Amino acid sequence: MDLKKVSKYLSFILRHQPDSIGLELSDEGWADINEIIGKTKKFKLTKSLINTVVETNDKKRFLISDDGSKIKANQGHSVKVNLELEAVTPPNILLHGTAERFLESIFTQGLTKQRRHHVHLSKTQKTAISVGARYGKPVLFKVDAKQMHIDGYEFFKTANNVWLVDCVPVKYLDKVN
Ligand code: HQG
Repeated sequence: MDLKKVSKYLSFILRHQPDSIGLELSDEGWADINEIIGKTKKFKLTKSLINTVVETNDKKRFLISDDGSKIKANQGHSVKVNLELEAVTPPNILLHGTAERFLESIFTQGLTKQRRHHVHLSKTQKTAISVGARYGKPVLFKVDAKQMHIDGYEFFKTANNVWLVDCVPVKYLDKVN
């Protein structure tokens, strides 16, 4: 079984469309693992396959509960969940990778969260560029997180080291390449 395919499937049902298999997420985004297995019809999902995907996942996208019975996505949701993240002080600079074709709109509106809960930012250039490259020719922005923080914007850090903020107005953006 292709682990990437399972990871994409879990992202889809845990972040975007639990309804598609009749799954219900808790307010915090948890789903019962046995329920997922029972409701997955298009391929044979097992607990050990899920555990392998969670353990080997390049971005640590998922978390299994301490008792091993539940799973959630660490971030990236479009369905409403409360990830119970606490606002923390961000590094002075954070990065956002996007695609060239979005530039005009970004220079008008700033970074907006689109269909997710937050704008996603990263600490490393490598990550930001690969995120941007998913949509076309990658472009890198530096975000003046220090000034945003001083100005009262709240930043959150997920369990897998993604930085989240509600929006990034144009004045805090600096295009790098
Ligand atoms: C762009 C993946 C037009 C934004 C990644 C991005 C990340 C605008 C796209 C995570 C805009 C939204 C999130 C504006 C922002 N006008 N376009 N005003 N403001 N955009 O996928 O940050 O692999 O929702 O630049 O690694 O690309 O799924 O956000 O290009 O961590 O775990 O609109 O998804 O993680 O795209 O990626 P997305 P993202 P996973």
